[in-house]
Amino acid sequence: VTWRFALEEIEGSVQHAYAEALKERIEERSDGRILIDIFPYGSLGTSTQLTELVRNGSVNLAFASPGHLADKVPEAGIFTLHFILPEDSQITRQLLASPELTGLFEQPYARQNMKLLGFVPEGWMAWTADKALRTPEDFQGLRIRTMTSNMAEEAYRAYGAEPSQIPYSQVYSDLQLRKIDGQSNPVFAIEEMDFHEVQSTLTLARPAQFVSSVISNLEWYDSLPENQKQWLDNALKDVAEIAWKTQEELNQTRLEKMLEEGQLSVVRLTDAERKAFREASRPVRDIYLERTGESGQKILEKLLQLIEEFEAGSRE
Ligand code: 6CS
Repeated sequence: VTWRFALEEIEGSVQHAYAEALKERIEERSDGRILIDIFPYGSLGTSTQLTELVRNGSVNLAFASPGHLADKVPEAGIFTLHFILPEDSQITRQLLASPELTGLFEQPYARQNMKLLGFVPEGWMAWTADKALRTPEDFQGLRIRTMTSNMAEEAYRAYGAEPSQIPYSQVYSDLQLRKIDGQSNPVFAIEEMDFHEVQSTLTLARPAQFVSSVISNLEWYDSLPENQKQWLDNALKDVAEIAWKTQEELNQTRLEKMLEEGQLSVVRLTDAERKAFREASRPVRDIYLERTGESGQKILEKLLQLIEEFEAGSRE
């Protein structure tokens, strides 16, 4: 059998490295009884379209980033919030692998006929524009591109920006044509999508980790023969580590590359500057709670509780 795996990112990306690693393991462990066909971004459609392909069973596996998914699975919108995940990305990594947290997303994904197979952190979000973005006031009236859900806009509306939802594939041309003024993505993605060619300044504010999720069709997953499910589950566990290392490496080397090329100015916000954004972003948590009700509240509480425990070192 062949499983189709659709990506929201192009070749050479974090998602691509993840998919390649998963493919290698599953094909090897199944002795070639399962083959994986990888569809990098551009071959099948936008992120929202990929999610539809999973839901209707045309694709078996896909990445579905919460920033695009949050209208369908409001609970996932928690990952569009700023200044909520810990400063220490090692803790984020533990957090996102914790079944206590991920279990709370199972139902919300299942309601949409999707099986959540895992969250994949891809690095800190960075902002690009034709100016430095040092204070929330710098966002006043800024036409910023966000991922394609209403929730994704809220983080920027809180800073006074004018957000608009645009598919990933359209961001470069909209920046070039000056239909938008800025966008936000992890550094590796900014480089590989060439956004640095059409923007002058990169602001490193670490507002949020870019988190994606790996999904499959729920019925497809539930009806997999036991051995196939095992191969898949085990491979998913193994590749989490690889994805983590890949994002660390790509985010670092591509920042260096852009610095060397010298077209882009890079601004790193101080903790005092970040504090103003932290405060401005706080009310967005209430918007998340309004849209998710009790289940979102449980997720938010669990997230904050786990962060506290991990930070206190009372949990490994
Ligand atoms: O900004 C986006 O739309 C996309 N960014 C990344 C890094 N991955 C997938 C997502 O669709």
